[in-house]
Amino acid sequence: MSSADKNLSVFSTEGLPDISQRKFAIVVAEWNSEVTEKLFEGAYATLIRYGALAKNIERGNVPGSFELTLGAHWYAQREDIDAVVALGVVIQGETKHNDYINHAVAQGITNVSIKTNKPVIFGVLTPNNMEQALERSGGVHGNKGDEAAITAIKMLGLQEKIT
Ligand code: DLZ
Repeated sequence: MSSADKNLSVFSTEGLPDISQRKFAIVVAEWNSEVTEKLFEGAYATLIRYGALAKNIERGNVPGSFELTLGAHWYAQREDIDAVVALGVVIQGETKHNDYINHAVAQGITNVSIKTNKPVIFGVLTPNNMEQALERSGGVHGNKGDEAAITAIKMLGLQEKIT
């Protein structure tokens, strides 16, 4: 079983929608880029694997996870973008800085999603240390970037069904 398969086993991937005409944006924080690059690779590969076209996947970098909200907002506001995946890694530090960032981004991304009525996926790791981050970005715990991409696809399928 590949690491992508292992990770995706937490989800049912039955009945995913056709995403060949869907447009995605992936917003990537540059802080802890050795990890966020792996999250990006996982998310990108998963979108392609489930039918997205490379020309329909746009990437935008932001400096840190705190800026993911605005980056996601800029993309989600665009009519041509169907879903946004926001990727970052906030490692716990000696101060509460990480808590403020995590709460702000979680709330910010939720607001963007509700306001734009589009899936905006919280693909932010909040590990205690770099080791845990690496385990979740292509290591023993799979790649949370894959999981974020699948979440975006599933939400598009639900949107088609429900709305
Ligand atoms: C300042 C900061 C700190 C301490 N830690 C992280 C982190 O672990 N992960 C991350 O993505 N960004 C961090 N940042 C930067 C903030 O997200 C943000 O870029 C700055 O506070 C400027 O707004």
